Amino acid sequence: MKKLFLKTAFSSSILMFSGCEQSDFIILDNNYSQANNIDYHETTIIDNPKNIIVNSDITPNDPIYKYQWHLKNLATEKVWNRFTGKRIKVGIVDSGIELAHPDLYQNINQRYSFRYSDNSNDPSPDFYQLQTAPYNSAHGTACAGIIGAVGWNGQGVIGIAPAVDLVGLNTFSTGEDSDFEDALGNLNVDISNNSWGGQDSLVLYDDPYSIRGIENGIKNGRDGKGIIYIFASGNEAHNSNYSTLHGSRFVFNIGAVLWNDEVPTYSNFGDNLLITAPAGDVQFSDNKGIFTTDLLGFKYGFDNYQERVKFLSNFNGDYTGFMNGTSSAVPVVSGVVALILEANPNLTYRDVKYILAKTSKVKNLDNAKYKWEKNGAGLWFSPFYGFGIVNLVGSIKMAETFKTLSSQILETSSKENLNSEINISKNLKIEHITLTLNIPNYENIGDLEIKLISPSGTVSTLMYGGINLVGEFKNWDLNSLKFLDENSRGTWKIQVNGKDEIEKSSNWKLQVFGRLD
Ligand SMILES: [Ca+2]
Ligand SMILES: [Ca+2]
Repeated sequence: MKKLFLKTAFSSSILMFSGCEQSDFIILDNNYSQANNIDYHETTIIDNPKNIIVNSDITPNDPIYKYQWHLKNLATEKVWNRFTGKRIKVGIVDSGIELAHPDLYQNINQRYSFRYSDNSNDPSPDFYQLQTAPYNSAHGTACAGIIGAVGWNGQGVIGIAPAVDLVGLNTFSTGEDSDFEDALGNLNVDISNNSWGGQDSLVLYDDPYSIRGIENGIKNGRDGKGIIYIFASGNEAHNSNYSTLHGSRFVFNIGAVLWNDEVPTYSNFGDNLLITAPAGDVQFSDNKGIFTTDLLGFKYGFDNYQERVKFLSNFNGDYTGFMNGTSSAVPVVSGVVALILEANPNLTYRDVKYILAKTSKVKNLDNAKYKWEKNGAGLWFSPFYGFGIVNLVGSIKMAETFKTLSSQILETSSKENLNSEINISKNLKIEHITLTLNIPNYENIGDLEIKLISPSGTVSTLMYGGINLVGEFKNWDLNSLKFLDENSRGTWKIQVNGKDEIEKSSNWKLQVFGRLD
């Protein structure tokens, strides 16, 4: 007879033995789940190990766990005894997920997965992807492992939400805009993980296809509560307000922090950044990357760097220590949100966004380079951190008793010429601000420095000036989260400074999204 690995009873009636094969997973009668010693004859063997709920107030036995520093920074062991992502589905819009990976297989939801190149439910990178991008085709598989690699199975790594459903949506197999629209509008998922971006360096980026898919998921996803869209701010070290997609109020725009809570030089910044999350360094120094699943074997995947991570050499190239960039911060947040939604499935996308903003951790406040400022509602905000670093334990605590936010109200006002003020009479508690600009015939809009000032006196810098930027401000949206929880009533001002004269036909529109209480 084997003894359970567990020390105490917990809410679940399904437990796991240590050191067993998958066929040894059992369902226990509730009466027996209280006990420490349980006989086999009191149990039922289940064939689908996907339904396992694992007690984890014990350290995982996955051998690479000790290198997964991001899990220690998140303090996942404090919540795994209650939440592991059960019944939550995360769509990974990316280069696919390797179906055969033994540390992912049981969490991959094949029914809803899709490979666009051949309309297959096997989300793995296809032959062409492997031939043309033998290394980078591992990207989606690496994201998947961070979110939901199988835990407590004595293999490889463990995900943040080790019992989540992973839905691979392999849009990279075609790269078609319409396939991204389709994948983003896929209503079978709760969370959409987007560790990609279409923006080129220093070109304004608008993406009507993706926005259409997202609008569908916000309106119709999760029975009207809205899919949670997590996006990477990007690795170009520039202002993420050059992208309307990233500034959309439906999107969670995520930046990166390193193992030491500093912001890496690559991470895009801006006042549309929600929060930051642990991510890998670009320097291949031993163990500062994110450890996760890789394409199997040495031939494919990020493990072409394996000789630099000596302690991974025993893992046959199936794992990597070099996932990095804001691409690796996004699946961290997707994993956290999976646990949040398990803790409280009734939350709307607005609730989740608010919880993440309000609970994130403020770090390095005294460092001038991060430009932390307190807004009129007393919230700290930095264009590099957003509201701070994701706080797993704090966000779950807030989520469990959260009263859903009342309906969102939009207050709009426009003015001709940019030397004007806008008066907002309605008093809303602010969630999101969109400033829409028309500045015709301006030679280089990258010259412009644009600031928006709220009635409370908070200054949000939306453009910094001093660069060459391709594009035109023709009904162009700049977005800011910095005014969160401030009151909207009063006088709003903009300051636009540039090299050339701005035409008199220029105009601006302010959209205030908030609620009455
Ligand atoms: Ca594992
Ligand atoms: Ca590999």
